[in-house]
Amino acid sequence: MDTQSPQNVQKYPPFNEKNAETPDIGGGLPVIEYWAEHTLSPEGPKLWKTLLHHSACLSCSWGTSGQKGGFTNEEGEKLQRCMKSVEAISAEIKPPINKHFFEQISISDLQRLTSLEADRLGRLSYPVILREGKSHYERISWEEIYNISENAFRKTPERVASYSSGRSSNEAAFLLQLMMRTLGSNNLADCSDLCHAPSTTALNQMFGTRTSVVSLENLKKADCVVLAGANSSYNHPRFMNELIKIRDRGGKIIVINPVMEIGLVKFGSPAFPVKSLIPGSDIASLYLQPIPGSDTALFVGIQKYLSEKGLIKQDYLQAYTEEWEAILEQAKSTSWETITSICGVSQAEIEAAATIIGTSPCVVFAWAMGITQHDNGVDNVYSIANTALITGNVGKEGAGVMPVRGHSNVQGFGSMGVTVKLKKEIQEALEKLLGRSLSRVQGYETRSLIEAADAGKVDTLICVGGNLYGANPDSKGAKRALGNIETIIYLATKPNIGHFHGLAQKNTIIIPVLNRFENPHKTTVESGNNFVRLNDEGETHLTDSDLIPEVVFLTELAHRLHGEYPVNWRKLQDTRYVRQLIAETIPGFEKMAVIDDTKEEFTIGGRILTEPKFPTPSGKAKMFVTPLPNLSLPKKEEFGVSQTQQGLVLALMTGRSYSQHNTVVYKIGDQYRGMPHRNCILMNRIDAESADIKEHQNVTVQGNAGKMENVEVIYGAVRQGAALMFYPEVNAIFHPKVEKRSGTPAYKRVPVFVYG
Ligand SMILES: Nc1nc2c(c(=O)[nH]1)N[C@H]1C(S)=C(S)[C@@H](COP(=O)(O)OP(=O)(O)OC[C@H]3O[C@@H](n4cnc5c(=O)[nH]c(N)nc54)[C@H](O)[C@@H]3O)O[C@H]1N2
Ligand SMILES: Nc1nc2c(c(=O)[nH]1)N[C@H]1C(S)=C(S)[C@@H](COP(=O)(O)OP(=O)(O)OC[C@H]3O[C@@H](n4cnc5c(=O)[nH]c(N)nc54)[C@H](O)[C@@H]3O)O[C@H]1N2
Ligand SMILES: [Mo]
Repeated sequence: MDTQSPQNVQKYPPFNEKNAETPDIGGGLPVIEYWAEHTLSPEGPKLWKTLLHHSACLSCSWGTSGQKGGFTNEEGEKLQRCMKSVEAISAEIKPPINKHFFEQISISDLQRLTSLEADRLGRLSYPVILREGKSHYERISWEEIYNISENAFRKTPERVASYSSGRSSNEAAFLLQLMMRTLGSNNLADCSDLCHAPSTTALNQMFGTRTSVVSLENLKKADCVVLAGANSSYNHPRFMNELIKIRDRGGKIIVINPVMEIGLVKFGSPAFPVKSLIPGSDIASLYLQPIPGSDTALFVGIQKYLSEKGLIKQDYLQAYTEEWEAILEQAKSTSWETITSICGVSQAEIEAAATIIGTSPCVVFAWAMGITQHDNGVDNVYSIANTALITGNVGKEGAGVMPVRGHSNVQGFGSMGVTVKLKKEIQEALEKLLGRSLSRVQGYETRSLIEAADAGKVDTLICVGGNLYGANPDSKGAKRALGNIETIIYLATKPNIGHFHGLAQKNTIIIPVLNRFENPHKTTVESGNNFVRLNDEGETHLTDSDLIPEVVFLTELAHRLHGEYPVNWRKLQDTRYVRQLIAETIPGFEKMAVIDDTKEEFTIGGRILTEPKFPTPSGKAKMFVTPLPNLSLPKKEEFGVSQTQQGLVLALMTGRSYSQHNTVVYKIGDQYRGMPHRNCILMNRIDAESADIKEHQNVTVQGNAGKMENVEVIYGAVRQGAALMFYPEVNAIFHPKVEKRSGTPAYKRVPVFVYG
């Protein structure tokens, strides 16, 4: 790190203290070892075949191009596959689950499986049903599936719902929402409700667009990236290559994260085998470690210093923005004392960050779950975007606001209209197609879906991918809610804990589907950089099985429900026609109409902003004042423990380990944080010692909905007052606050009481 490193300015105790087990760099040789181990193993040939198939990477939204071959990004650069891609493919090319498996293993035995064990069962390869009162899933015919499904969807539209996860295609997403809206239901819950919904909400209000305004091409022109609340070294490794290049050309990276993630300090990237892989490349120029949930205060502090030093772009604000005076007034009138006491970062550190931002010609502001998963997630995003605007960093090349998205096609689901906040243009286009208006009843997003189910207001649910049970907080509550739904239909490639715990009252059906590189037709997906990628037809290794393409199931069900209204659903099994419908109804997707012929992957029209003209009603960007959060934690008595119980209350961040994809665990340890298994809590040494808790001691972690016992304490690089544990396991112990404007749970600030 350079001279502005926290060692020089951080006046608080050492939050960057590593434990002895952690390596000195993120990425590095273990990545290559993992590659070698898998590509040279018996599954190697299958793995290579998939890696070279023309389809986008399964893992994150930063994935590769489909058409330029599996290793190339949208800018044509090579060596762009990370080991997360291998991890994801390797899980999908597993052999099928044994044909008699479900006859032999009862549901209560299945419920004892961990996430890792459930995934290792293999690929789902024939449809099964768990009937009311039965102890085993059993095989079911397609005719019975359609009969049950059709009856289940012929209910009051408000009582049927869908949930989806962002790994399926745009085509499946479009058909899902068309089927649901034709029924008259707006209940289109999606994993993005648990994820970047606060970003979508805030960006839409401020800029009139809901996604990143930065293209990969533009990112390559940035001089500085502010990376807040994103552990990209684990979750978007290819983004790390861009950060390395920015440092190489003399640019700066400011990391804002309560945990000093080793991969954000130094990262060894296989894309640069000589200069980076083994020695590691410097990532953070400056690393700030705020209190979880306090980012708004930190950004107001940055705005205050920029304003004090005359580093704001007054002309730009006047010409292109609204409400900027109120933002500057808030920064001015908020005292340094207030700011630093809320965020726990010193004034000197905030000034160092502001100086870098204010003096860099082009700054990109990027963020992920550390920003959105709070009860003030929308304010957090406002505060970042306000900072970008006062420095004139939106609407020009090399700069902008960039939510780093989650699933590889989660953004595509939003674009296709799988959302409870449908864009007016899409609404109008769909109403034209249907020849009538869409229902005006507000649909359920994911948390309100669970609440509605809990209140007995949902009869039927279709889940296109994902793990609704495992992804939700308060596991017991989620299970109870799903248990009130009469029929649940899961479309999935792999079994997960949701299929065993998220059981319906009458019928739970699991339908095995083909994935992106196996479908007999082409599909498309959208990256977090607004780039539409084309996946070629493929084939599956699951011969002698009974799988179905998602598109085929959805169109057949829709045909049985709607006949030929408003489209010939069965004809849409040829996905070329779905793409034509998408081109006609979804703004910015006009090129979809010809993509089958041109094979030209494209950037969606109207998304990338390189001029300060915004698609808002006034044409200006609108700024919002950001109230500072009240971060008080409950007292120990409120956790129901005895007065005399020694221990401490902490703000627990829940998130991903190194080797997991959301609710699916691939490997139990997290070597980069020195956490050897999943039942660990990462704590600050000074905190632990204050409560007389020793390193490696087993403790109890008590939340407001349950507790986890025998949790091993790992001392690590986390700031005081905060701790970190892994989901989905930790979802058992808390019922979180929810961000009211977006429905997103506050997964990153869970009050817990930790005691020995
Ligand atoms: N390999 C892999 N890739 C993935 C995924 C995966 O599970 N595995 N998941 C995909 C999905 S759906 C998503 S949404 C993304 C998730 O990508 P991330 O957002 O990187 O994932 P998290 O593990 O939730 O990590 C959030 C980071 O925020 C920090 N943080 C927590 N609280 C705060 C806070 O209050 N302020 C700040 N500034 N930081 C905070 C945490 O320390 C952590 O480093 O990754 C996607 N890519
Ligand atoms: N405590 C806590 N909870 C969280 C989070 C957190 O940080 N902390 N993060 C939240 C976030 S950001 C998200 S996005 C959610 C994730 O929530 P989900 O998206 O609901 O969950 P996943 O674990 O990604 O779903 C994995 C399953 O998807 C299925 N699948 C994979 N590929 C396909 C496919 O091509 N088609 C179909 N039909 N199915 C497929 C497989 O069956 C696999 O088991 O979790 C949320 N929950
Ligand atoms: Mo996500």
